Amino acid sequence: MQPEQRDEVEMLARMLLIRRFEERASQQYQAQKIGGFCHLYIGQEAVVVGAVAATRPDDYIITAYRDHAHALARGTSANACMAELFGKETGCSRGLGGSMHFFDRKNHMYGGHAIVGAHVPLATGLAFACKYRNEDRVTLCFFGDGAINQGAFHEALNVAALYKLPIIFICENNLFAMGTSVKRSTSLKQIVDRAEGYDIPGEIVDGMNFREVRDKLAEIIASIRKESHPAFVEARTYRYRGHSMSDPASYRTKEELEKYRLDDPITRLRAQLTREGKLTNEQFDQFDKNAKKVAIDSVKFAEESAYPPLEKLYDYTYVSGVEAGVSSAKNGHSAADTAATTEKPA
Ligand SMILES: Cc1ncc(C[n+]2csc(CCOP(=O)(O)OP(=O)(O)O)c2C)c(N)n1
Repeated sequence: MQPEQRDEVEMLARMLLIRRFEERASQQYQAQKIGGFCHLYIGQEAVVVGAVAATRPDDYIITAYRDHAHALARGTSANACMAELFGKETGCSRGLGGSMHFFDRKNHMYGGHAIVGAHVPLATGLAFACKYRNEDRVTLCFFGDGAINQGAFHEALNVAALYKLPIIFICENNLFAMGTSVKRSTSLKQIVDRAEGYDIPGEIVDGMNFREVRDKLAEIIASIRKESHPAFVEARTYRYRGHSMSDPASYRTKEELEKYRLDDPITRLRAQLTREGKLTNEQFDQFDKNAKKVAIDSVKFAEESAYPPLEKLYDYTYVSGVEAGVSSAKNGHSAADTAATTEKPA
C-alpha cells in the first residue's frame, strides 16, 4: 500500500471515529450525563480531517465551540474527550472546560472557544509567536460563518496581513449561525471575498470532499512554509444536526438536509476508495466496528473517572475564590491554599 493510500484509509477511520463518538455523546447528553452546551459536528468531518491530513503534528490548530472533532482529528483520545464532556478530571481540560473548551497542548490543539470570533485574534497571536521564533509552523484557525462579522475577526485579519503571518483562516460555512442564514447576516455574495479586503489570498473548497480539502490545504501550507503569509479558505459544508442539542433546526427544510445527507463526506470518501480498489466492504465494516467500540469504551472510562476535587475549582482562573467573593469557609480552602495548588496547564 502506498503511504498516501494508507493515509486516506486512516483518515476515513478517523472521520468514522468522530461520527460515532458524537453519536454516543448525543445519547449521553440526552441521558443527562453531560451538562451545559453540546454542539455536534456531524456532517462537517471532511473539513477538519482533510485540513489536519495536510498538516505536520507540530502545526497549531484552534477553533470555536464545535470542537470535539478538532481534538479527535488531532489525536486527543476519545477517552479524554468523553471524560471532558462528563466534567471528569481525566478530561482533556481536566473536567473544567466541558464541551466548548477542549484543549490539548501536547497535540497543539489550543481550544475550544465559546465566544464567537474571540479566538481569531488568539490564532493570530499563535502565528505571530511562530514567526517571531523563526519556526516554520502554520496555524490553522477554524471558525463558523457567524464569526466573520465580528470586529475581532477583522482586526485579526488586518494584523495577520500586515505582519505576513503563517496562518490559514478556515471558515466552516455550514450556511447557518444558530438559526440565522448566512444570506441574512452577511453582505457578501460569497464569504471568501472577506479576505480580499485585507489582501489575503482566498480559496473556496467543497467541505464535504476530504480530498479536495486536503489537497488545497497542502498546497497553501507548502506556499506558507516557503514564504510566510496568511491565507483564507471558505469550506462549504453542512451540519446534519441542530446548532446545539436543544435546537430542532426547524429553520431549514427536510429537502435541504436530505440533499446534503446524500453528499455525506464519509460515504463519499468510502466510495472513492472502494472504486479505486483501496478499501473493501469488510475493512470499512471493521473500522466502523472499532469506532463504535472506542466510543462505547470512552463512555465507560468517563463514567468511572472522578470529578475534579472542589479545591481545583479556581485553578487556571485569574481571580482566586476569596478575591472573587466566594467564602473560603464554605469550600474549606483559603485563597493562599488555592494559589499554592494552582498548576500550569500541561
Ligand atoms: C460574541 C458572541 N455572541 C453571541 C454568541 C451566541 N452564539 C453562540 S453560537 C452562535 C452562532 C455562531 O455561528 P457560526 O459562527 O456560524 O458557527 P457554527 O455554529 O455554524 O459552527 C451565536 C450567535 C456567542 N457565543 N458569542
